[in-house]
Amino acid sequence: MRPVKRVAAIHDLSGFGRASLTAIIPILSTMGVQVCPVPTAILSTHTGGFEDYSFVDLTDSMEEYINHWRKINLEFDCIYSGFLGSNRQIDIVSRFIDSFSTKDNLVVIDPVMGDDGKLYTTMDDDIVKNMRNLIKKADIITPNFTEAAYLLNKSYKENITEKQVKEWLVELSEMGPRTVIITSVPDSESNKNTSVIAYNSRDNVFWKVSCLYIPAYYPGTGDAFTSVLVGSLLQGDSLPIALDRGVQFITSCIKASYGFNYPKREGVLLEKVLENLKMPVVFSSYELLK
Ligand code: PXL
Repeated sequence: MRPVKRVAAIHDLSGFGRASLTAIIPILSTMGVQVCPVPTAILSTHTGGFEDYSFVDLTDSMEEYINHWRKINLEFDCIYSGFLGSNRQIDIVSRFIDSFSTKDNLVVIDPVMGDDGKLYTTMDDDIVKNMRNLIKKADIITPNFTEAAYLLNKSYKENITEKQVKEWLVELSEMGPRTVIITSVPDSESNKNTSVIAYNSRDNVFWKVSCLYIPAYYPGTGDAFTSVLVGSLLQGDSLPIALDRGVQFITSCIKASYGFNYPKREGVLLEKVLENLKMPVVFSSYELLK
């Protein structure tokens, strides 16, 4: 066994704004996990709320980069992909999974495509179509509510019932992944909450963790949530505990940030709460859904 768990993280590097690799690396490192990035692109900032950002597409160099890893027989405990800029990149990730997945490692795909009912500006219908294929190869997917709707070709509606969310989860798991986690699910009974709802098809169980809805949108919180989830599972936690740790961390990030008056597009003040990730889980609030 390796002394430190190792993740291949296939994401872009956005220099400013605390999204993608600039969130993933500090979170997983703090949790004692080695991050090996496969950079897909370099941007001056993420695309949420900034204009005229610089963008260098690294698709052409990814094959050679990955071939070197194949040649030196690298092995990973987890393959974790997120924001992908083109259909060719989706193809490269698919082949990466074919080469590096084993019966013991974890393939986590965060199908980053949009939020708030809309696709991000760099995404289109072709990307959605190809993402539907890519998730077939995942053990775990972590779409937000908007991305789940796009993957299932359903309309985004804020007054969804828990029963309908469960149907969405089962439908998504039938596309391939054993575990499906939908984040930012609107609460039909209270507009003060949002939930993370998960389904594990192997045990046929649903889990829910509710969190206080704070009306502030910070980019990069999806990357932070999935990173904590990955770190927690690699530390040996159960799925509901990993969900709980993810939600608690994002809540602490937002609470640490919300009282300061600065542009939301700069992301949550991760640096103020990273050390929380070293603390044991003292209380948990997950529910088993019947
Ligand atoms: O947090 C997801 C993400 C990752 N990478 C880039 C993004 C975003 C979301 O806006 O723009 C470049």
